[in-house]
Amino acid sequence: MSFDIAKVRKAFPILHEQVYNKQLVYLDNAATTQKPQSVIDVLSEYYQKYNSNIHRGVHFLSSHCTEATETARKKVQLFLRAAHAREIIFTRGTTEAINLVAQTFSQDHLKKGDEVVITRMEHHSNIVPWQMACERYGAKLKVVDIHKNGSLDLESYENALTDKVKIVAFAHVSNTLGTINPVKEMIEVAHSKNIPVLVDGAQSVQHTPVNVQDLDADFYVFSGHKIYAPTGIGVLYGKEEWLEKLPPWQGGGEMIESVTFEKTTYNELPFKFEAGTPDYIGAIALGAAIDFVEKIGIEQISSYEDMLLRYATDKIKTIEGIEIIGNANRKSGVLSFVVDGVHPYDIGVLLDKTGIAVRTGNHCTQPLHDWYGIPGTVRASFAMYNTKEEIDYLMEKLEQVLSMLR
Ligand code: C6P
Repeated sequence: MSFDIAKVRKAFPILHEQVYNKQLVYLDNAATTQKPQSVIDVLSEYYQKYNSNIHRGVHFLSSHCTEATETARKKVQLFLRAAHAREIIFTRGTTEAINLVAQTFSQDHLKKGDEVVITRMEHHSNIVPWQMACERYGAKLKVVDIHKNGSLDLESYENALTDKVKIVAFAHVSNTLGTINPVKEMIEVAHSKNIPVLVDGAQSVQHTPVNVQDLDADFYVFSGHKIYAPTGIGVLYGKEEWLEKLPPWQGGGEMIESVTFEKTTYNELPFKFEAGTPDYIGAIALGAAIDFVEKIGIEQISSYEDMLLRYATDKIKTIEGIEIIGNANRKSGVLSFVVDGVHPYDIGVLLDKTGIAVRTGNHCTQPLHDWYGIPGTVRASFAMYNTKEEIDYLMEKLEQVLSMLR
């Protein structure tokens, strides 16, 4: 089946909107993706016809929502190629999933003198939770270096994995550089030293097929809103043996088996980690988003987006004074750049007036920007619905904007 871009675009109502009387060109997909009508419909249909709290009622609506939520969990399991649906925990997003692991893992596995390894390209969400855990238990946060082109320094990675290291956490794909890390190889190295690995998949699941069993990831996390689902829903995949070992995170309804004032026993997986009323309609809509992606085919999406990234990269290189930040051999979805003598913010503001949405700033990777010695970048990030024509328009407007600013 060929990739039908016109059909894909038709499915996303917002793409046909105008801003400042200009056709919207949405190139801020690493921040959040737009939603197809099928996902929007699920949200409104469920609130109109089925809404009722899950796992609680015996009545029709509650049973219906419970079943739909568990079907969505199954869809996520199959999408990630996980072994069991009970290894899929619904969270609010990537940030919450990493905090869940950092807090519960550190409780029994981190003590004074231990080390946690991350990389220089991490998003704040994969830095701060580990920093907090290290501070709390007297452990040390170690940072793996990168090369100037934005690829990971694998020698520095291997050297960092001493026997003091208790867990490693890194992004599958960098949100700023677009670098695709050699996840499988990195996990293999960590496992050869008996170190578990958390992979931040916030910028990967929407662009590339992921098989958590093949990768042998211990934990893999992502956000629904970056893969065409609503905000407020995300996923923690954890190997069953790890999730069984970790203590519960938040206490409350749903995560318990029985409660007395003297003692509480906890529910089985995945509910042990889902205290309180979850965003079940968000989860059901995430299932619809996965259906949408799978109908088109993640492989097809991946090769179409690769073509877009190559096209945009070749074009931007022809504009004088532009420096691309992130030139790794294997990249996905993201084109970040700086322009000599021009502040990224000014470029973003002027592009906005032409209908183009890009992100400017440090993209929540401040240590990475500090290392490059830059205050921020302009970032165009792509999704399955972007087109070569939109990239042409971006380049045309970028040249105009730069001629005003230089
Ligand atoms: N990056 C960006 O514009 P949340 O906010 O929990 O959905 O995702 C956090 C997160 C974690 N890891 C990576 C690699 C990410 O890219 C993000 C979110 C957005 O790049 C918002 S800062």
